[in-house]
Amino acid sequence: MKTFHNPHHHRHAGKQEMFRGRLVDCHETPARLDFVLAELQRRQLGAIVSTADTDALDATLARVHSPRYLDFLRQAWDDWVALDPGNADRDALPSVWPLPNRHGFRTDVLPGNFAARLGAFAFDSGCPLTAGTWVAARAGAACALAAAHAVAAGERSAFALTRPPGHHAGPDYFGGYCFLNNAAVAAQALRDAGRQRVAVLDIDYHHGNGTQTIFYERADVLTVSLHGDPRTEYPFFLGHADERGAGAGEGFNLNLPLPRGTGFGAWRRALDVALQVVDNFAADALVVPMGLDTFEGDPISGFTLQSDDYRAIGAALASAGLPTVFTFEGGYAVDAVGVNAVNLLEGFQRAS
Ligand code: B3N
Ligand code: ZN
Repeated sequence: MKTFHNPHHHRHAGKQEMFRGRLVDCHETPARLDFVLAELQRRQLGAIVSTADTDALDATLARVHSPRYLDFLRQAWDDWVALDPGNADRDALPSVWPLPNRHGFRTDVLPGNFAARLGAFAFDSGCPLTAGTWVAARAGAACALAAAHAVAAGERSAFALTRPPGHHAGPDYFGGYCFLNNAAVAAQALRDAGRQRVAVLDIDYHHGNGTQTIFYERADVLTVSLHGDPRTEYPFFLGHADERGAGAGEGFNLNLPLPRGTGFGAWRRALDVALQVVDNFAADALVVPMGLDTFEGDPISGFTLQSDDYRAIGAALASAGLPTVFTFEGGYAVDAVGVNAVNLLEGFQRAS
């Protein structure tokens, strides 16, 4: 399996995130990706290609994110420092929000004040925006695009090894450590390359709210997510079982929320349900936002999967028989994330 690796990922390295009223060290660190890369190299899973830009990246990003959100992200760091030169040493975190769709708060008129704009495009305060965020996120989206192009050109599978992750980023918002939605970029690129029906099967611990929202009214991209129940788990405000899509997309979104504490047996049964739905959809390509935060040792999550389980997950995903793009999402047990990721990819490759 070919891996497309983001050479600029380390430029995004947040210092602290807000958690329950205090600032704690960021969980989403450059070391996560470095461990996966080292394990891929050690086990020689396939070629590893550094990818920082790709033809058609801007066109694909524009099909997934709104123009004003992309403008905001591109300019955000300079605007943050312009607000106060002292900000050059501080990450940007939002502290005021417009509560979209509630109580008449408006976002059609964007405030001139950058702190207010930051809140208009963010949905939490756990996602620091740094000097290198745009460069890193953009190169990451390029990896997802290149992985999709490789699969569209006939590769059985490809891996976008990038961070910051992407599946929480919506059409016009960031949060959950995500800025650009890499999985959505890959799915859109597969559609643009002529695949008629693309399925996204999100196996991260957290609901892929951004991907769901981006494709919610479309019938050409099926979104399925297995995740911790939002009644108790982040992102809390989306990811319930009754969200089935809307308009033309009615029936093309499936959420399989699972209780905190779920072990591999129940998780694997939910995966079978998801795979059956993908099969019924008659997808001709698959995108897997691959989170490893379902691992028992994950410091911020609540399932109990073991390292060997990831081989079985890879084999189960291969049984769909579809050209498949993997994007790297969550997974914060840094010592284990490399082994778990490569177990899954190797399990997929051996069963393919
Ligand atoms: O859930 C958390 C969180 C939980 C525990 C923490 N500890 C023990 C200090 C800290 C934070 N924060 C909310 C943001 C979670 C973002 C999840 C990103 C992800 O992996 N998405 O797939
Ligand atoms: Zn996650």
